[in-house]
Amino acid sequence: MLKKLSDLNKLLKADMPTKRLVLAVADDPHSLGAVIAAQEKNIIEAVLVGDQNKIEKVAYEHEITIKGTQIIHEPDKLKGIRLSVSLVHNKQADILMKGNVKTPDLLRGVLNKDWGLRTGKLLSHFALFEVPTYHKLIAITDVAMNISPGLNEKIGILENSVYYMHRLQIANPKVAVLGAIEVVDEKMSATLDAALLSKMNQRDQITGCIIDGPLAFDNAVSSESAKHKGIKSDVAGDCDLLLVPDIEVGNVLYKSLVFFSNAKVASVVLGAIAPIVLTSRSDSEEAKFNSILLAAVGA
Ligand code: COD
Repeated sequence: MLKKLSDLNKLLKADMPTKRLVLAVADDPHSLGAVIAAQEKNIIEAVLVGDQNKIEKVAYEHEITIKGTQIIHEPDKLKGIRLSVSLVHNKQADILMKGNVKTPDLLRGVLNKDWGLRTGKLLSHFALFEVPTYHKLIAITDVAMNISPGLNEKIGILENSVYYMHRLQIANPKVAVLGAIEVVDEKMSATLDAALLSKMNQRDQITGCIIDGPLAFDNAVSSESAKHKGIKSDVAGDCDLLLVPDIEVGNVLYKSLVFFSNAKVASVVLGAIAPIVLTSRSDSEEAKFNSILLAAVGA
């Protein structure tokens, strides 16, 4: 069982070739620092795309040693995104990482029909947390890509996450589909979707995991709380994955775990031809490093 994000290291196989990671618009100190740290630990081999002068300035100011690392000079940000995404599209790199660019700009590049990273599947964001007060790693999806997913999108989001969790050797993840309450209420559409997803799982329409919902956050993560409410569930209090109703719930939960609970996080976008490291600007260098590790394990 994975208890810490550093346990991901154990899943990196020594006989696997080192993955190539392209950092799109690399003049971001935390991203650059994390990429170079991961390269020094042989987790990835880096390619830095962006304005060479700016990248070298950031590296100098933050004492990051980039000597010997390939830099592809492209001062224009949107062209830098296109170049970076194309490297992955053309199989010259295995992982894409967001640098000093806006998330929607990078995602629009990823979704480009000609040179993007589409596979025909839904793309979704997957965040894996080490929370000091929880007994194992817990994932949350989707906190950063799909804004207000409907039932079909939720199925796609679940399939991406479950597939990736299998790669993390979490064989049959327990999934809690979150609502504000743990009973079905017609006025709360999240509870209707949750009930449908649970039933689809029972009928083998969604496989590889155990789904229960609707569950409120407290009974999803605390068996004591579930017991108080008389909820009988294999998932309640022991879930591996939380499916949130929309990006707002997910994003606030993500940031509250990090800022109020000292949680550590790693995150990637799934469903594309390669994992995409897409952390937010406020994420620490450690979160970016963990995200690179998470991407390297699955790439
Ligand atoms: N998976 C696969 N294809 C998709 C997805 C997806 N998740 N989203 C859109 N597409 C395809 C559509 O089918 C269509 O073909 C094309 O992409 C454009 O779709 P639109 O018009 O919905 O796309 P955009 O460009 O308006 O928006 C796509 C974004 C991913 C940019 C948008 O959903 C977005 O801004 N998401 C939130 C990103 C964000 O700000 N996160 C910050 C949190 S830190």
